[in-house]
Amino acid sequence: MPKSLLSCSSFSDRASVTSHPIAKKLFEIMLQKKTNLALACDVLSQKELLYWAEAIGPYICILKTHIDMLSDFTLECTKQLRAIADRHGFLLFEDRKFADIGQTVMHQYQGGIYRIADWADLINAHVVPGPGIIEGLKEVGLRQGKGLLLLAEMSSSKTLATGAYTQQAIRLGEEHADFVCGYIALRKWSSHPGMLHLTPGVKLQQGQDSLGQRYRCLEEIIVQNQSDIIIVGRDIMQAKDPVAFAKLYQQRAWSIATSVFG
Ligand code: S5P
Repeated sequence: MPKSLLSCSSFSDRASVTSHPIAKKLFEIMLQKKTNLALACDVLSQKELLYWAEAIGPYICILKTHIDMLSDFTLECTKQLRAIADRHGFLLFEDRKFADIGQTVMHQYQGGIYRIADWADLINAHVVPGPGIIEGLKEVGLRQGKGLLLLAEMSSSKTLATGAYTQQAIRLGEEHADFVCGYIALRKWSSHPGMLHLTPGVKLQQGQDSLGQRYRCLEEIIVQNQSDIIIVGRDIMQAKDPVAFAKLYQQRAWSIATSVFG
């Protein structure tokens, strides 16, 4: 094994040194359930969302939502989703990708019809507006013990989030480590133990969709790029037997991660 991989600290070491409440909880869930799999649950109705949460819940550490995709959204659905998450032991990550000034995102996070801060453990944000977006979200989420992920890179082909932009995103996250607990990224960038790296655009076989999504395989993401958590959507949800496939993903990704991180 290359020397750089040997120096990676394990999830349990990282859990014991981080003081971020969501990072700590996430590491504990990962270790207890032996999973670094997040489900991208991109569905259009409440019924489907609750169905997938219940069916795939045992195999995941995070369920990622796009709550504004639901055509029949009600707050009752988020209450039921929260109950399923607590029962199966996974975190809820609303993939809202906030991207505005602090004052605006504060209201978008707390209020509106979705009331994201009431039920989501994790949210994410682009850093294009600068540090004000983190401060605005922090106003709402910090006192509630929530976590923020910064989009440092994207999985789509020809993404503009590269180079100096990515470096600035990593730096901003580390400067706000009381609230930021990781990144959406294609590889590990930060050696801060509490910073998790979550990678979307995952398939067992590499490839692309027709709208620019680029897929990478588990070995590239976890072994070569040392990312912590894989975010998988269609490869599981469109499988012939999604539950069995989720279980396969869980076992494969966890075994690769433990061989890399210890
Ligand atoms: O760079 C990104 C960031 C995100 S959060 N690329 C992504 O694909 N995502 C999200 O991951 C995207 O919004 C979708 O919910 C999921 C990928 O889904 P899949 O079906 O392509 O696996």
